[in-house]
Amino acid sequence: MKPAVVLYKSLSDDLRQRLNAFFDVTEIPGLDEENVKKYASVLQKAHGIIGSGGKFDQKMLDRLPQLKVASTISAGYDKYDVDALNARGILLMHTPSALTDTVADLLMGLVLATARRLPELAQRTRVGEWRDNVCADWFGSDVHHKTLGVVGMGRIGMALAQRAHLGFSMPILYNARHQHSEAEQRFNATYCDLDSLMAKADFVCIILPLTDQTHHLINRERLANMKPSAILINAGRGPVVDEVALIEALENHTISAAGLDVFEQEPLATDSPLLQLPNVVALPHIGSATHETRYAMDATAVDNLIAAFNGQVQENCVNPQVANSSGAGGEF
Ligand code: 8YV
Repeated sequence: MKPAVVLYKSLSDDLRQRLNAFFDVTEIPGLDEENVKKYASVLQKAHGIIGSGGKFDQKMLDRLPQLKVASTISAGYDKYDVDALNARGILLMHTPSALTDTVADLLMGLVLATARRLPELAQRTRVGEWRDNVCADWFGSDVHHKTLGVVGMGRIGMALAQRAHLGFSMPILYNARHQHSEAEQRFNATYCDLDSLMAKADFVCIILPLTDQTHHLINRERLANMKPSAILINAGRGPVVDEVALIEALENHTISAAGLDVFEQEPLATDSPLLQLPNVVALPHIGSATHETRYAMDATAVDNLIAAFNGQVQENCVNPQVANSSGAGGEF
C-alpha cells in the first residue's frame, strides 16, 4: 500500500506523476479554514502532506493524526510549530537551496530600485512629467562602492554579498550568529555587531528567518541608529521589522527609503501607509517567484517527500533527529 499524501498546491504534470508513482495522492485546493473543514476526512488519513502556506500549529496537527512527513515548498518554516512536530515524531522537509540566487537577485533589484528610485521615476515618465533634462530632485544615489550591511549571513546573504562585492565593488558588513570565514575570505566581509552595522551601512539588508529571537529585531531604536541617507531592505520575513516604527522613520526621513518584499501582514493592506510613501518600493513577496525557481522548489519538495519516506533525511530536513528517535519516514 502506498502512503496517503495530501497535496495542497497544484504541481506541473511531470511532478504530479512523480508524486503519484510513490504515493496515493489527494489534491485539495488549499489549507484555509474552509478547506481544512471540507477535507477533514482526507487530512485525517494523510501520512504525508506537501504544499506551501497554511499554519501547522497544534490545532492543525490534531487534524492530521497519521502524519509522518510534512514537505513544505518553501525555505522558511515559521508557519510550523517545530516543537509540536518533534513531539509527534513528524519530519519536516523544506527547500532551502532552490531559491538562493533568485532571492539574492531580487535583493539586489531592491537595492537598485530604491537608490535610483526606479519605480517612482518610471511612473513619472509614464504620466508625462519628463519634459526636460532631469534635475536634482529626480536624482538618486549611487549603489557602487557604498557599504552594504547584511543581517543574516546564510545562503542568500552570501549570494547577495557576492553580487554586491564582486559586481558593485561594495564593502560588506555582516551580522550573524557566528562569524563566517568564507564570507570574510571571498568578499572581504567584516563581522559587525547589529547596532554598529545599522549605524554604518548605506544599505541594511535583512535576510533573517522569523523566530522568537528575530521578531521585531529591527525596532524603533535600531532604526534610529541608521544614517538619514541609508536604505532598509527586507526580503526575509516581515515581522522581523517593526513596521509601525519603520513607517515613522520613513515619514520623518530619519532614513532615506525602504525596499520591502515582505510585510507584517500579507497580502499588504491596500490602505497601508507604506503604499503612500514615494520612498518605499513595496513588492508582493516575490523573492522566489520566477518560473525556473518555483519549479525547482516544487521538484525539490517532491523529492524531499520521497526521500523522507525512504528514511533519507540527510538533506533539507529541519528535524532529522525525529527520524532517528521515532523511525518516522521509513514506516508509516
Ligand atoms: C515563498 C518564501 O513565498 O521559501 C520561502 O520561505 O518566503 C518564498 O519562497 C514561499 O515559498 C511560498 O510560496
